[in-house]
Amino acid sequence: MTASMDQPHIQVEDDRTGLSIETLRRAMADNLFYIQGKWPEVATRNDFYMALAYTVRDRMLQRWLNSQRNYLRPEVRIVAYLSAEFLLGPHLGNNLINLGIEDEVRQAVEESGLNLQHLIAQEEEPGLGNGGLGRLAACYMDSLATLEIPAIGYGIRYEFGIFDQQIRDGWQVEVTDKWLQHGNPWEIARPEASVNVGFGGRTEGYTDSDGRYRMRWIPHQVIKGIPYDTAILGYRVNTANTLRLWTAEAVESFNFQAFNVGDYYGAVNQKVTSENISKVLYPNDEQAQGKQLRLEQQYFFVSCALQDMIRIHLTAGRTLDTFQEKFTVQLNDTHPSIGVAELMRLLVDEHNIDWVTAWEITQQTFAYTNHTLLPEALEKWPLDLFGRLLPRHLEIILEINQRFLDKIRVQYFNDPGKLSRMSLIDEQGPRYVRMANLACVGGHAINGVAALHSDLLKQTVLKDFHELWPDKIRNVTNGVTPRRWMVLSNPSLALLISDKIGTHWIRHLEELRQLENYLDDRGFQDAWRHVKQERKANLTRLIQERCGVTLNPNSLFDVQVKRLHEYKRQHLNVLHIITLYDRLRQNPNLEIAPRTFIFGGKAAPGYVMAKLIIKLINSVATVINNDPAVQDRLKVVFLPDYNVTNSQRVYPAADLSEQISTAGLEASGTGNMKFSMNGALTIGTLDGANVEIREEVGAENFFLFGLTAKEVIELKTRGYNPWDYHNQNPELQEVFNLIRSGFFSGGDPGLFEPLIANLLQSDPYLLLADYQAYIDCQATVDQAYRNPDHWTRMSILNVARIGKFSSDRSIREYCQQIWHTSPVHVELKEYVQAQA
Ligand code: CJB
Repeated sequence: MTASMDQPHIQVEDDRTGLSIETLRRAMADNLFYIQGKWPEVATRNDFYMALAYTVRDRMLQRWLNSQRNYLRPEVRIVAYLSAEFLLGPHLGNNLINLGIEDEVRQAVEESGLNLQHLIAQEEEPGLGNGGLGRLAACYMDSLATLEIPAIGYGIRYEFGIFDQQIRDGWQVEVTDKWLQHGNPWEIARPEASVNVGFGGRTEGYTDSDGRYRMRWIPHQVIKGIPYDTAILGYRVNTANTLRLWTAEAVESFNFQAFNVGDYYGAVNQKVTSENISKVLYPNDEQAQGKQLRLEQQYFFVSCALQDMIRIHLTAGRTLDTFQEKFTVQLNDTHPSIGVAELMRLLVDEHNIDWVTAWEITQQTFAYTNHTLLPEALEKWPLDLFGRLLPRHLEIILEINQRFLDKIRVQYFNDPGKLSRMSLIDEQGPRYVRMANLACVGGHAINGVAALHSDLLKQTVLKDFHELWPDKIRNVTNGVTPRRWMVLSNPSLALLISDKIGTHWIRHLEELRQLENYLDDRGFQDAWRHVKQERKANLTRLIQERCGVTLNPNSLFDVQVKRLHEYKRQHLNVLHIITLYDRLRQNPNLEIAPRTFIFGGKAAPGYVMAKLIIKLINSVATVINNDPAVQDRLKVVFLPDYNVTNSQRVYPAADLSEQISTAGLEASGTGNMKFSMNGALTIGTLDGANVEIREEVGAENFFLFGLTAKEVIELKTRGYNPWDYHNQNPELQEVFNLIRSGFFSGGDPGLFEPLIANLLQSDPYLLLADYQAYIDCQATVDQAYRNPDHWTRMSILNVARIGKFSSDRSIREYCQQIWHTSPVHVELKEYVQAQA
């Protein structure tokens, strides 16, 4: 850089924002020296990564601070996305793409003698989520920023995110995820914006200075919430929204009273227990965790968030009666639904607003997204636990409930069943607070995450609410961001597409339709296949490295990656693998397209059956991969530690996407969209968003099998007996016999017995009922794959018609139907000018 001495402002600005290769290179060298405190000769790869990350972050700050400034403009409306999980994935590569400086940075890095891919791979991903729900929140943050919608994501800065999964002897072993141990260059702590959060204690009545009788809460313990901010930059726009994650700390590091009497341990102990709140993410997916600490986490971050919003609102010069105009708050599942009671408490108790006004504000502020119909995921808290931890909130909930039931009692006076189902309190046995009912009553909109799911919500779990408020339940089908899931993960595909249709599709995914013009273009088809081969070779390398298994990149890559759950039916996939293997054993000359079955996904640590399924996959893999009779025709691998980073190498390499849940149980699925975007074909049931994906890509480009949601209910109502299916299917019997004989378990017939017994005795997810249809459908997949031209056409069509599933479309729908927000363009007010 050649800044002259008489231009001091530009000197400062250029070092931090300049985009020339020379400036970038020098900025990295400066950061290595001044932030990491290292000479290049002794710097580790992590030091170089950090130096680069700070270089990139500097280049985001103009946009970020100017976006934050907008939050404080009184007329600007903000979406607050409250989520216990944000499964972001690594930032560096994504930020380079959204900033549009990838090429310059690559060169600057190379000129420094380094490799950009290696530095990107160095980043420890923030795994602050379990699966789909947390990843959806991350995609939505990307789209909000890209669409220039002012938004803040609020959540918890877990010190330990989702555990790292190792596979030992075929079993899952959990290892703590120490994602912060090498430092996090993307976040900025904002201790000056800390807030206090109370727990426990009691409530008391008092008369205020106006002579009004009121209630107040005297908590037993107060904990400090400290916000850490991360910029979420939109794609090629000036908007960089804030993800604000809260860490819990003791208000005083030492309890001085205890310290003074010599109880050093007791003094420090309070600090330790306070900090437990943000210590670790609960690793259970779709399983309500009845633990007090979980409720503490939920209340902690929600209270921090609402206090923060009120502060922003008041700083913007507005009064609380217009809070609902400034903020629209989305509850990502019921995890943050305690917010309804907390906002009431803040407005009524702390800000002296009358109940009726406060209730109107609250209802107009919140909206609730439901993500599952599984009964075990519906959160409810024992009343006594709730009352001990949040006594004032319990009072408020009881008051909300009384007013609500008083109203509907008039309408349903002769239907006590209805009242008891809609009550915020479950009083059938021991009493519980029902968080879904609180979220439904306390907000102005409820939505499901795919058309089928929203319909089922109306017919089942939320039937009574739907009858009461026929317009309140909407559908917003999920979507995923094409920036991470195409441009970043599959650069060669993105390049091929852009070569044909330009780059507009990256922000307007429906434009992929233009690819249909090239369907019959031989050159394009070849290039398409070439990209897939290259991505398969890339995944082959990862699997060689992590599993020591050599794959045949010409085989059909048949992939199922997602959390392990019986309803997702990874074990149905295994039944197919064993069927195929058995056929090959019986008939070594059988002609099949060579296949590689790839699995990945974590099981909740306490979910015994899910862990046994992982063991089964690995056991089957060991036998098949070591059987010379099927070499090169069948391979099975379980890729350990499936996470966002690994998944970016998996989706682009897949030929076949397994979306085989029992119909009616997968709310939407989002992996299904990522696969399709990367040219994989789907084998799936009519479940969740599969239904809509099939509608879009065309039934002839989708492998459909299995019972429908309606048929599942009918079969269960009639009385389902898995034996009926077992007894009439010799091939299925053979599969069960092989497993039971100990063939896959070193001769131990007992190992998988719990799984087999479960399938034969109850089979709650109807594997046996769908088995034959699945096997037959897989045979048509096999046939189709053996016609590469036809397969390629189907693959191109899947991508060309996937536009609907961009999270940009989902966010537009939320904005129109639920949030009533519109874009706000961020003007870049320069740093130097801002100083003046
Ligand atoms: N989901 O990941 C979770 N965790 C839950 O506790 C409940 C639901 C998933 O949410 C995704 C995003 O909406 C859905 O696509 C998926 O079907 C659902 O299982």
